Amino acid sequence: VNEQQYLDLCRHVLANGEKKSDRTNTGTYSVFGAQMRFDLAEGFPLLTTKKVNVRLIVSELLWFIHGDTNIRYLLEHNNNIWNEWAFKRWVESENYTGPDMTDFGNRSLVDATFNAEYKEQMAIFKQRILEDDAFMTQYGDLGPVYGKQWRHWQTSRGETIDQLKDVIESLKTNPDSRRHIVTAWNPEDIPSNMALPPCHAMFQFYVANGKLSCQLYQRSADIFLGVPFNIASYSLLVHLIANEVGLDVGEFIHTLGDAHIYQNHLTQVEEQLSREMYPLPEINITEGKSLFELTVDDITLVGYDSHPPIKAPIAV
Ligand code: DHF
Ligand code: TMP
Repeated sequence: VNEQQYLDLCRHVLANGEKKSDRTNTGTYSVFGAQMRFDLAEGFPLLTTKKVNVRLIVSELLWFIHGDTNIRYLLEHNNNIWNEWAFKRWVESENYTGPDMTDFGNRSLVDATFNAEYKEQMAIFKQRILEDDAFMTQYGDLGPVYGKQWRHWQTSRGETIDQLKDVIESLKTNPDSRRHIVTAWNPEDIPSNMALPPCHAMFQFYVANGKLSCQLYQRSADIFLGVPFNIASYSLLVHLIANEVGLDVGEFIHTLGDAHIYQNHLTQVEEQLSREMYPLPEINITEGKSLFELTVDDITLVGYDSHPPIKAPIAV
């Protein structure tokens, strides 16, 4: 069963992970190299052992597909998953004059007074992103992240490459090609001040027996918070691209580099591992629309039974 592989990965990392420090000073248990394979004919691999909000996954993926890198679109869809990384660039800028927000991710976890101040600043920030166009342009943008690299890769000759359109074209005209690749990892842009260097770095499509498969290389994987989103997001992408090029869905193969469980997610992972899986839901996509015309309402989940959500702090 598809979800079992995720639960097995959690058990594997708990049993075999190296205790390792990390950029965020949270601490992790980590293994290097892991792979899961999801047969999309078995159902849509949204975890059922905790409730995952599929609306967040849908709006984030459409945001990538539209080539957008500004969090305003996400906020307009009540999606707050990228706020911390935009906020970080704002409070580190010379134009920010509010209370000191240095290391806000860690301090908000241990200092209730600071946490209240942080929440207040974050609320002000979100409001300005939504209402102030100049501010939104400058501080809502995460830099040259996924949407930019997928749709508007900048070449040294001053041209742009639309990798997503190109891969759709090559899937249609040359399905047997071994070059159906989209990369978000642009070495030239890594040292720039992008909010976070791409975690899901490169993916490749594959066609056989009328079915479309996709393999992702994810360099860094937060197993409890990020990975459930990444699995569902790329599985949805396979459905969307398969619709676009007229193929059935095959497999999503998820290859991980540094696969880690943060030390402050251990009790949450244990709780999740104690739960029984439900059958997987199905995903429904409005027919007859091109990939680039789809809106969040065109994608609906059918038959999602899940255990309750499990909250955990995100390492910033
Ligand atoms: N940093 C870290 N440390 N881990 C990540 O997974 C991560 N993911 C990013 C950006 N930076 C990251 C983008 N994707 C959540 C999920 C995915 C995601 C960012 C955040 C998240 O917080 N999920 C929570 C609650 C979501 C909500 O309801 O707003 C969850 O319980 O799934
Ligand atoms: P890093 O840049 O130091 O590797 O930190 C990025 C963290 O975010 C790491 O814990 C992996 C996690 N992450 C995911 O797991 N999935 C994602 O889609 C994103 C953007 C980040």
